[in-house]
Amino acid sequence: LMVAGTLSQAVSAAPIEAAPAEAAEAQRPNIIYIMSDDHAVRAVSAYGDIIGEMAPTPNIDRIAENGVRFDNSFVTNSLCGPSRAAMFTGKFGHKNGFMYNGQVFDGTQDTWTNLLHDEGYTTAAIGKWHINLTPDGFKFDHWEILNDQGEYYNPDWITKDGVETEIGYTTDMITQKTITWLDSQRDKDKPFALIMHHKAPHRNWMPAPEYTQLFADVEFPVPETYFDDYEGRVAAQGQEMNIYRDAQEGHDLKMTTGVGETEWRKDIWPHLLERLTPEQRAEWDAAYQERNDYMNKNEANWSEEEMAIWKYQRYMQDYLATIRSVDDSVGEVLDYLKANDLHENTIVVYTSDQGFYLGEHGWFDKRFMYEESFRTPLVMQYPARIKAGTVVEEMVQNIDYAPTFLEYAGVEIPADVDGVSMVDLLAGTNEDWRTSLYYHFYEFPAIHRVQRHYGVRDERYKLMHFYFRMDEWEFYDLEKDPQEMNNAYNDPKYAKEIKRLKAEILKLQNQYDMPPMEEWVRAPLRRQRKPRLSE
Ligand code: SGN
Ligand code: CA
Repeated sequence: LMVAGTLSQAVSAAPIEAAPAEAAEAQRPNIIYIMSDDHAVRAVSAYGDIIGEMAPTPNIDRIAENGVRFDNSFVTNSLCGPSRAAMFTGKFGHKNGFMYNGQVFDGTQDTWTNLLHDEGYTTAAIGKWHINLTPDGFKFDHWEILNDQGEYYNPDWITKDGVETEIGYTTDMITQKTITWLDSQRDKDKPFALIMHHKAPHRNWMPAPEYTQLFADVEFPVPETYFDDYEGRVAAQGQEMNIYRDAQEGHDLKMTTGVGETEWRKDIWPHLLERLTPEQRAEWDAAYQERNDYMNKNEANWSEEEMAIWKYQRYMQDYLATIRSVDDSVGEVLDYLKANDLHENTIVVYTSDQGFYLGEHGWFDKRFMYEESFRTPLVMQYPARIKAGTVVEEMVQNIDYAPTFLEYAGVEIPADVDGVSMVDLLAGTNEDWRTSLYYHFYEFPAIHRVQRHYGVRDERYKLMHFYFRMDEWEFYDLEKDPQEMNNAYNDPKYAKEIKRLKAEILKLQNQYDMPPMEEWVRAPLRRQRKPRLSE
């Protein structure tokens, strides 16, 4: 009999029949929920895209090989805070109260981690947080979180004891802190649930010292839609998330002021280079010098298009290099589980808070209900219960995680949860899975200027409504137009499908207790005041 990974009882001499309670305890899984920030599906090699092939993620792929890969995994609202709130509660934002960044999550409501804690789990949260200043109200036995978005180098860590700046690379620090908690800080008599949230590969994509030049000589394929003119898509015409127009040349693309210079070009945001120690800074400058000198020498002779493509390459090189550290991190956690007899009975999830654009439509960032940002990577292993090499085609959403973990742990799922447990789906016994998904993005007006919209997606079609100070519908036949370039809303051929999907939206809004749309159409965003660090 094994309890939460301790071998103590496994070696007891005389076999004693386990009492039912103990037997149940023996089967309760540990859970490690690893979520990175802004990791595009195409940048996980298990998904088979050329980008993943060129910048492989062997350790994340191991999770899929040991367990399951979800090929149709989506979010409810493609933004950090709302995604985290949906993950914790299993509910849409209009129910858990968190619809856009800048709100303060009510940690006293039911979350799967609180419910597991009530049932005897030991719990911890390590890494990016971003839904409230501290995990107060949450029942975490241990927490160490990054301040706000977190920084790639020398970040500020917030704990029960206050704020402290630590020298080092954030992704690696998150790994170390996780291993330390697993190995020497947790209560080993209890099953555990651990939230491990990476900052990477979130903007501004600063790789670890050992990886700054990992892809320096690699040219990634430029997406067919990189120079999209957004014809027929009014909301897309107004966005500000274009790599060659909106990415900051300094802050994002690390372009320097001239040949031989090491200062970034106009840097309107936190001067992240200034966080580096002199040693880190010297190493950083050296890693970019030659490439930046080359660009600075040639820039004047390049066409706009050539410059746009250079920017795409710089973006991809840095973005993918930050992912290498995340993949290393996953590898360390998996190795630790293996080496400590925790492999069989631990659920390990790897996902992202949403997808991301890798130059499709010319973009970075997310927010839109288009496929690249609506989808998110999702792989999971649980050797004791999930068959290795499973692939799930059904459409799952981040509200499904909470009920799944609760069911695996034998804890009752609260009745008002919107998501559905995936346990039957994973056992191959579910015959009645959802066939449509509801989505709602609220954060406008705000950075990147993506209009508020809601929509529905089924296995083939997508209907979206941009409603805030505009009334624009978009419809896509994903089979014929997977890149969503042709808004077919006015194509009479699709009138029947559009009518059907409009009814489906109403059905889903009703099913999920969505307040009437009139309430949202003009509602201003109310960013809540966050408690100060000292409070
Ligand atoms: C920051 C980023 C934005 C990003 C938001 C939300 N700018 O504001 O590009 O869209 O976070 O991202 S940054 O240069 O300051 O990083 S989220 O993933 O946290 O929702
Ligand atoms: Ca994010």
